[in-house]
Amino acid sequence: MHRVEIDAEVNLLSENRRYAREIRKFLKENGIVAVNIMGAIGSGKTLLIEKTIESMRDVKTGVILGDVVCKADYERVSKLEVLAEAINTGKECHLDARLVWKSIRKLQDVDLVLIENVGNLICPVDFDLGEDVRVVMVSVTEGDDVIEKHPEIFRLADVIIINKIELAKFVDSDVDKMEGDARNLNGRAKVIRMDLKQNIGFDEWIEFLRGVLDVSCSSG
Ligand SMILES: Nc1nc2c(ncn2[C@@H]2O[C@H](COP(=O)(O)OP(=O)(O)OP(=O)(O)O)[C@@H](O)[C@H]2O)c(=O)[nH]1
Ligand SMILES: [Mg+2]
Repeated sequence: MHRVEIDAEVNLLSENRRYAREIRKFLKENGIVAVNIMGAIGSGKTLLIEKTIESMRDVKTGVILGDVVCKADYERVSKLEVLAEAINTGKECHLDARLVWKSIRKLQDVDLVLIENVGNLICPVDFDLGEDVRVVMVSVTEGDDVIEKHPEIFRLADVIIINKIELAKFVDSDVDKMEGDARNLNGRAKVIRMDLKQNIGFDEWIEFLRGVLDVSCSSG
């Protein structure tokens, strides 16, 4: 890489760290928990958000939806009458803290912010969004080698969700292998086998999230 390109990347990442610090401060001051939901394209991130909103109506929730272009996910989530912000990243394949900072400031009155990152298992890795919880979601239809092929993003996850498990037999995916890969890469993360359409693993996710909110309430 040329010197100029290296400098540009260093500047970009240090700017990101600066905004991530601002976000952390803002979340702490306002008693908000933020969850960064990363994952593969089409793995079920928006459906997870929709179902989470429906089952946690007692928690004031805001949503930030990142997509390269268009507002399809934003329109889906807005129907649920929650505060929602759309971010289009243009050519970028990840959200960054500067973009999130602009949106999250409008969600000051909520207790929980769910951030849907751009569907991608590589680019979001370097971009801390100041979040409290990092979720990485894949589904069995991406192939049972999807986790071992993208180790970095799974290493930084707090929760790894393997979704659409009821489809595994139709696409010859070995869910045990996927879970084993996840645990080998990251022994600290909670690994949830899920099928959102069949309501498998969803209660475990909600229980986890409520646990995080309880801890944040009692420490704040
Ligand atoms: N069969 C099955 N389909 C699912 C499941 N979860 C999500 N889907 C479907 O998978 C498709 C993609 O789901 P989304 O929630 O839009 O996925 P996403 O990760 O937000 O997708 P992008 O934003 O495009 O990256 C939709 O047609 C969902 O209905 C599941 O557990 N089982
Ligand atoms: Mg989506």
